[in-house]
Amino acid sequence: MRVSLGERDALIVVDVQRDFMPGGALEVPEGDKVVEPLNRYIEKFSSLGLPVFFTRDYHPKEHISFKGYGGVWPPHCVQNTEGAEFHPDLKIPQDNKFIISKGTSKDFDAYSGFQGTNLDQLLKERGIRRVFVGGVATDYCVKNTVLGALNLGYFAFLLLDAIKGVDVKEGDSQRAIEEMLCKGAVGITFEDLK
Ligand code: VGL
Ligand code: ZN
Repeated sequence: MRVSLGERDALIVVDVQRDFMPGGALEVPEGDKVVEPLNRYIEKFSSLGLPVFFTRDYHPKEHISFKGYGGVWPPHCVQNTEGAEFHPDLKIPQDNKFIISKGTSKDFDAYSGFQGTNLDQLLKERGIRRVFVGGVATDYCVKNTVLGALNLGYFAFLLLDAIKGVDVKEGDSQRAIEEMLCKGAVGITFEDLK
């Protein structure tokens, strides 16, 4: 497939944070493998003057998604801690980039970058119609961000070479990919861009 990028396109990089990397509090196996491919996408979008959105999980320290506070996850991506920082090798552009924090209030969780954020508004203000989504975790925040985009009427590309999942249950990531594709997302790899 050949996909030509244009002014209505944006890149969304989902949750490439230390706590989701190997050794982190909620590690995604091989989560760090998304950094290099994502840097290529970031460079491409940036060099074309297209906006790049970085979502981050950004929880208060007694968050509802944490074990002991009603949730299932170990504490992760706590505001103002190292674990919440982006991977140090992630190439965050100087210009035309946006950081979207989610899950920031104690009593709400958000797997989608659109939930409780101004992401939709920022995209609409810029006339964006197509989003290209990669990052972690395939079976949680990538999935819900892609489905959120589709529900809001965006065309969504799933960056198959720049996603990794948690797989709490074996096959979760594969099932998540199938669900995204069934619901209208189109899977591409970097070579498809021109
Ligand atoms: C995520 C589990 C809990 C994710 C966030 O970014 O996919 N997963 N919080
Ligand atoms: Zn979280």
